[in-house]
Amino acid sequence: MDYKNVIVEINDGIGVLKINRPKALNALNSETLIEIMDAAKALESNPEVRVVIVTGEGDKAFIAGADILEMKDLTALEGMAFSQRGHDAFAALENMQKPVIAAVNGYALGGGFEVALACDFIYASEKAKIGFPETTLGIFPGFGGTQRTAKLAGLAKTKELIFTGKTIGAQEAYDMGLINKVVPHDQLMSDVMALAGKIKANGPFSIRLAKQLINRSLYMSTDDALMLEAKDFGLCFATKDQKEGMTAFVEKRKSTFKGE
Ligand code: DAK
Repeated sequence: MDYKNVIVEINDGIGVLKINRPKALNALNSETLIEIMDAAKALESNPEVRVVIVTGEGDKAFIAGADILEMKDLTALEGMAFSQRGHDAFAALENMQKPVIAAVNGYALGGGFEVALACDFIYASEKAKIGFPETTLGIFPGFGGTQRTAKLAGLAKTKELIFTGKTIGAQEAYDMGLINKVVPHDQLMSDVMALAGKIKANGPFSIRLAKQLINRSLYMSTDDALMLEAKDFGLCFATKDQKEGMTAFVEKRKSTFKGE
């Protein structure tokens, strides 16, 4: 697929998916949602790619939300189609078995912040501005925002953010537990690339299992999750990565993992 609204770059095992509509502050129209879904699936199935970074083109926005101009006059049926495209794109991102890091480089509002929340975790520029303006438009966050925010920040903080529609800065979002790290604006991509490089050096299969387990455990009892943990832990010993990792330790050398 030729992309108009996203840019995909793959460099040394790290895939960067950049939303590329800077004139509209990277707002998510239907075309962009379809391209995100296609690009996420392509990155997932590319064995060369071990870590994915999602970010926004330009200096001002990660994603300023769903495209209000497109949504404004939708009929109910068109609204359903738009919603389906959103769900497809979000599912493709969230279900990636590889680690996905959001590098939030500016405005991450509404559906834009929901994209970041669908990633495994968020690094943000000190200039980032985060919020859910949906209630100012007569809707509420419908791409997982109510659920994922509450899991990270708790019910009360989430309700305040959504009920007010206010925009908060990166530091406040960090203090609420929504993002992992705030970094100087000019350093954002280099810091996230370095972080991705560090993750990339570790056993891909073990990271994939850990990611699945952590995500699934949200919907399981602790007993069931611990049982699955024991099984998946055992599964690691069926991989060449485990043999390589432990042999490398004993031989006092760096391990070279192949994800096998
Ligand atoms: N949609 C469309 N265009 C947008 C946009 C958006 N969300 N955000 C910005 N733009 C466009 C502006 O219209 C403007 O275009 P031109 O006028 O130049 O053609 C250009 O980007 C630059 O924006 P501004 O001139 O407004 O720039 P400022 O620096 O003055 O302000 C701002 C930046 C981010 C504060 C402001 O642009 C703003 O408030 N933007 C809207 C933010 C917002 O309300 N976002 C939430 C959208 S609602 C669903 C699930 C979820 C959703 C929808 C459906 N289903 C399950 C069906 C999600 C909904 C949302 O995300």
